[in-house]
Amino acid sequence: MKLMILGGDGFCGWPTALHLSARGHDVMIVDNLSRRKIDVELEVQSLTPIASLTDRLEAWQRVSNNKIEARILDVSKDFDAFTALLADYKPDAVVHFAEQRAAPYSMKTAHHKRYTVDNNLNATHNLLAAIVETGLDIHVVHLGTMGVYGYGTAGMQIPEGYLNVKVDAGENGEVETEILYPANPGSIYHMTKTQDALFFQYYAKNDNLRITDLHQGIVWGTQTEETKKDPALINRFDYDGDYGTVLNRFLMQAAIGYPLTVHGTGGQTRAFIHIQDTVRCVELAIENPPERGDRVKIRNQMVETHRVRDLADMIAEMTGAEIDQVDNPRNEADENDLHVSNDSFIELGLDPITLDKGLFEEVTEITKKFADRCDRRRIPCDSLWTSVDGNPNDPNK
Ligand code: NAD
Ligand code: USQ
Repeated sequence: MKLMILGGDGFCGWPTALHLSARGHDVMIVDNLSRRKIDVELEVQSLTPIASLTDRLEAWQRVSNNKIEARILDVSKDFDAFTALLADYKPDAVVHFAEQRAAPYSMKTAHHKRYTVDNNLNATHNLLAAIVETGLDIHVVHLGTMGVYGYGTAGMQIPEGYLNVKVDAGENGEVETEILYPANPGSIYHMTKTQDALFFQYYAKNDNLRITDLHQGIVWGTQTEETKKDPALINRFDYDGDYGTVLNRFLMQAAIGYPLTVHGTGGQTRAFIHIQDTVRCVELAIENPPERGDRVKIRNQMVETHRVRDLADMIAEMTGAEIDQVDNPRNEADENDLHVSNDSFIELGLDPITLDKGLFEEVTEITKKFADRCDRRRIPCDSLWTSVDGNPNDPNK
């Protein structure tokens, strides 16, 4: 197939591009390098030394004999150039990773909120409008988030996108129907993903676009089979207070002897998936598209759920690290349960990597190896969810 990867220079996009190229597909990366520029803004670098995009692509051609093409383009702004590129390249599928994905970054200031909304909503909408403009039948595979559901489910299992409900219809009695699971975002970033979902519903209904929305949990790990093949192919590893995600942060903190930063009681339960499974799931989603006229296909892309304090305990036991319960900078429930259905990928043959299988390798091969690249000043999370003094979790606010 011919595949276009929007955001193909990022943490999930780069290993996905390599994986799909290794499977024999023609791959083109489209990226505006905004993630690298945000590192400059935040005065931080990936824990792993990442090569320039040009060096990455040359290294991939050297080790695989496959050429990945790349275009530097802002999907949220350069609509005409992007539409022309789509019309010229004629991909069978576009995988859309090209959004600002850090919740803390999206909450920093009004500027960061507006940037996240402008960038993410326009990138998604430009992609959909451009496909309609070209008249091509292109399958869109979007990377969404488990966070669209919210995390408090009162004991029920989160279904894959749609919820069966019974409604009291007065004299017509009880009516059963299926609705899009009610959106409950916990940050401006997560809110953009809930709004993406409405764009998808509309374009699937009005223009018969074929769309898969992958509701992904927190990705952990660094390397995949392909990124291990050459030092210039290494994937990025974010550890800072804005972009570092919880499990990778804890692994890095343990490696440098920094007490694990558990927010509040650590009772937050979240869904997790290893980066190797991310790339496999995207491949499975591409191979199993919806038909034209189908509703948006929503798949939950996660493997297991864990409570933050249990992760901290697990890593502390494995490494001897200390645990520090810090004030929670976020406005989120201190404690929640989370049960998630991931039947759709399991049925397609995903054989998932679980924490118990992968953690040790991650600690020794990545976090310890690159520990001296860490700037400890960048570890604390200083983006607050509310600007009001006092406890940001006060339920009265
Ligand atoms: P990332 O920031 O590492 O990568 C995103 C890439 O998109 C970057 O290379 C960036 O330069 C590019 N980009 C952003 N806006 C663009 C634009 N307007 N035009 C062109 N390129 C643009 O993020 P990631 O961790 O790889 O996440 C990718 C996607 O997966 C995101 O949409 C995110 O919401 C989703 N996701 C990520 C995780 C995770 O834990 N990392 C979990 C669930 C879902
Ligand atoms: N947390 C800590 N200590 C830390 C960092 C985080 O306790 O040092 C807590 C947070 O308060 C939160 C949980 O860990 O309760 C998860 O935080 P995170 O930063 O690992 O993940 P999150 O902000 O939810 O965002 C990440 C990705 C985002 C993706 C989302 C999937 O950055 O792109 O959409 O995971 S999900 O969480 O399933 O919605």
